[in-house]
Amino acid sequence: MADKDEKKKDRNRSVDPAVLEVLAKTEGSGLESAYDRYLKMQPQCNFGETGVCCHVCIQGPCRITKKADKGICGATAYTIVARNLVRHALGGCAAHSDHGLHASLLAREVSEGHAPDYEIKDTKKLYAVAERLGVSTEGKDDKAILKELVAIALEDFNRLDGKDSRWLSQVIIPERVERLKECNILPSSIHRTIAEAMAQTHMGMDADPVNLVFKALEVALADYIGEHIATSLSDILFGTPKPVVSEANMGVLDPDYVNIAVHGHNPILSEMIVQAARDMKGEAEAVGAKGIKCMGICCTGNEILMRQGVPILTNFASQELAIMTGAVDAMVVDIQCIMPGIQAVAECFHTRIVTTMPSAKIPGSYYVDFDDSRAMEKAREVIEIAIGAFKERNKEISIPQVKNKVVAGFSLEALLDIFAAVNPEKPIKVLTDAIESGELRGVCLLAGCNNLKRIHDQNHSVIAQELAKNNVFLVATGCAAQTYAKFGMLNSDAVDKYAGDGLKAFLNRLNEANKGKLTEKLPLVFHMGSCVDNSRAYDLMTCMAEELQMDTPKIPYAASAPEAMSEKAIAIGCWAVSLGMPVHVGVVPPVPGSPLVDGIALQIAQDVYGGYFIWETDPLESAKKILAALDERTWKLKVHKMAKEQYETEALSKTW
Ligand code: NFS
Ligand code: SF4
Repeated sequence: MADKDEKKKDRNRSVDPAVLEVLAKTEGSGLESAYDRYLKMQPQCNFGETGVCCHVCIQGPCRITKKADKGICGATAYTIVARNLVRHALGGCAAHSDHGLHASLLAREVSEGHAPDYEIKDTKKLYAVAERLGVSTEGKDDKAILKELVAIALEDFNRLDGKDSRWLSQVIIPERVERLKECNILPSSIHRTIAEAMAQTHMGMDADPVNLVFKALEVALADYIGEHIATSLSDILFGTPKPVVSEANMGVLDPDYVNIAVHGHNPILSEMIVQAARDMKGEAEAVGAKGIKCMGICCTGNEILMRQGVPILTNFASQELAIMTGAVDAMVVDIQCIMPGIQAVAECFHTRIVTTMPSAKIPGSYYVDFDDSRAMEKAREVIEIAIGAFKERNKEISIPQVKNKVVAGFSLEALLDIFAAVNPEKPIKVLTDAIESGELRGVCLLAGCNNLKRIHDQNHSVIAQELAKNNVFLVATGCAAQTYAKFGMLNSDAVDKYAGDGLKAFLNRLNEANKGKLTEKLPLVFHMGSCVDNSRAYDLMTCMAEELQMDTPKIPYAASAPEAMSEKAIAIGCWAVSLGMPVHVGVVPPVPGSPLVDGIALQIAQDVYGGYFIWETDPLESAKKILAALDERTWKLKVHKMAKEQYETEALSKTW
């Protein structure tokens, strides 16, 4: 019901003041964005929305109705819903893995002395990853070590011998590896899993919903491998993030500068653009600009915020609105989450859309064929296009004067470094002790997209505020983290405003211990990076499980995708469940059309994996359910600890 009411609402579907300002200014102007198209799209098809529409073969589309309880081939609702779920997860897995593969291929070039514009920036991370993967470093130079890591990564993409993924088996705890093996969902290799799952979901193949859901989880785990490889290799090549100060929201646009919005996901491109922009200040001054400003949208924005302190312009839902300010000279895009709609808006302004990847072209855009071996030359080409556009500005510029201070850059390494100021021996114990003492109620990862089905940024902000008030330690990634950046929730003022007493005390203790070491006080929400960096957030859970010597389903750590949208979010949600997390999703995915599959997601998954889904669209209710999930685990953790101490049993701690 709440959902239906929501659909009637007008186009001002955001709680971001900058977005509301642009929407108000453009009302009736003929400029169209996702906010308008969402309204035109109503009502959306209920069959599709609940997952019971099948077009796997062209006898379809078949949809399950009261009159027709099976597709033409006889597929029932549970087969159709489960099959669609596998295919959604597949899209996400392919996207993340493609990103991870690009990072691997670049790393191989670097290790062989090619790709002259890139280098190994973080040797410490190189050694840490080598150690985790069991690669000896003795007597080897950095490039040789990198080469070995890349070989392991590439084998995890291509292996055909059926052996277990080496990367995954090494980076999660052994108890989880065992569980995944018992359920036969530990992937062998990414590409093989993708191919098998496509075959398994072909017309007339698997009709068993449980078998299909398990395949979706295997696909999702392949996604996790791709993400973990992408994050690890990006850190080695571009540096592991450290705390950094910046700002966010449309107020970061400056009419006196050449403004370049970098949008998409791939740091291989954006790192070069940022560097080229710094080098080409002179060229910009020559056309009357004060210089060049880069700013990010979506996850590539997170990548360059985390490593370079580049400001955030906006997040997914409002990407077109940034152009409507008239102040964006070029929007450089690479892969994923790029709305084709940006081109039509750009054509009403002087803004150039520059596509750069063969797999993501937009008709009418400028195309610069980005090439890793000539990266800097290509990046300069992009900047020249932006400078050319600056000269052709022809419309009034109207920038919402909204921006907030951001403290970001919290890789797991950075977090542990901060904890180490309190406990140098066992940094993670600072966090687990605070949970065991009741000061904190647990950890929540706030992840994922925007979705026009919800009020833009409302679920993100309300849920985080509620959890903070209730003393949950918050980490964030993706477009969720960008909401917090835009809303001033990634700085210490937000701690005073929103944190409960326990969380305040915890953060103050860390601030005190890190005096002199950190230039900024700690924020309310800890920005861990892009969506592939959800692997960092899961590494944090692994680290807690190792410290507590318990399997992950007993760790008070939940995830939430308050405004999930993409197939990548579905893949992430599925691996998080199979790796032991309660996962809240604030937009109901197309699953309830089969009560059986819905039941597996919401309940049975817990019995098998310890993780499970929670669908809840209302933000306050969502926060309550996340808190309940955390409380259940904190309580169990205490019982298990007590039992372990009193009866010296190990068995209790191994299962959940
Ligand atoms: Ni994740 Fe990041 Fe944003 Fe969603 Fe898209 S940018 S990869 S998919 S919309 S969070
Ligand atoms: Fe219809 Fe079956 Fe074809 Fe799906 S696979 S479209 S249910 S006939």
